[in-house]
Amino acid sequence: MTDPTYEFTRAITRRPAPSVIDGLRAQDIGTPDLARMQKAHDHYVATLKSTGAEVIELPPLDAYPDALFVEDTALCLPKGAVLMRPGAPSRMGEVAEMAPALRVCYAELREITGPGHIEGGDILVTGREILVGRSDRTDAAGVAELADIVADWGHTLREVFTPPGVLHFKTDCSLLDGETILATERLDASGCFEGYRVIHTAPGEEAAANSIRFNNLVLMPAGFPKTAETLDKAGFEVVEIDNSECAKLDGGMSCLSLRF
Ligand code: CIR
Repeated sequence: MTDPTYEFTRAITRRPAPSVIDGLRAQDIGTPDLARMQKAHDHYVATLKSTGAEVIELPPLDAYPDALFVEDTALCLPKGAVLMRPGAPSRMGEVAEMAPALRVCYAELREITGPGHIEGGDILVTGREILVGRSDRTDAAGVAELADIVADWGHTLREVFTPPGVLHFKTDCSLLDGETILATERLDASGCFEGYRVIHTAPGEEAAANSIRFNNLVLMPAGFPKTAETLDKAGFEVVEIDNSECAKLDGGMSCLSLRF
């Protein structure tokens, strides 16, 4: 019996394009270096593959600087996938670019038609429910439309809080297994994970919260040694990936793939 929350046979990624230097960012902390980003991306893809999964690597899309952050374009569930409707106008066109790859993989492909907006970075699928945080990118109408779709596949959806100033709900949390969540203290303090086992990121290491469990591994951004040690002691096998360049665009481990 596999656990669909972290046992995957496939992932979809997209290589960064030269236009990535124009990607969206909340704050300017420097221009991303494409060569360094590509090297880290190669490490990320190789790590996913090392678990035995097939990785579908899509080509760069120069027209969409943020297109490497594929997670925001869709939600992948065991019974079907849902195309999202990004709240960032410059990212709306990425969805149509993702659709053909998902059509090959899924018999059932649904879509958020609007008027609401929702991005994959605001959605955490756990062993018992789908948590969605409202944010500047995800609104009530987007959440309501997704709730109707996933109800058809037997999922319940619960709307939760995203800390102010945080881009996406999952900027501050990740799933480690169906019942265990890695989260910042500020997000956990909202009470949204009541009943789950929660492991906190170390103080000052909040940016480690956007990690992913992928089969036997946890992919974590490099440079957060205390959190890495906590996960190691809790029995998780951690692989650290250089996230310096994606971090300049508020991107992290989860954004770089769709996993199913
Ligand atoms: C954006 O602002 O949309 C991109 N620069 C970063 C997207 C990160 N995606 C994610 O956390 N799921």
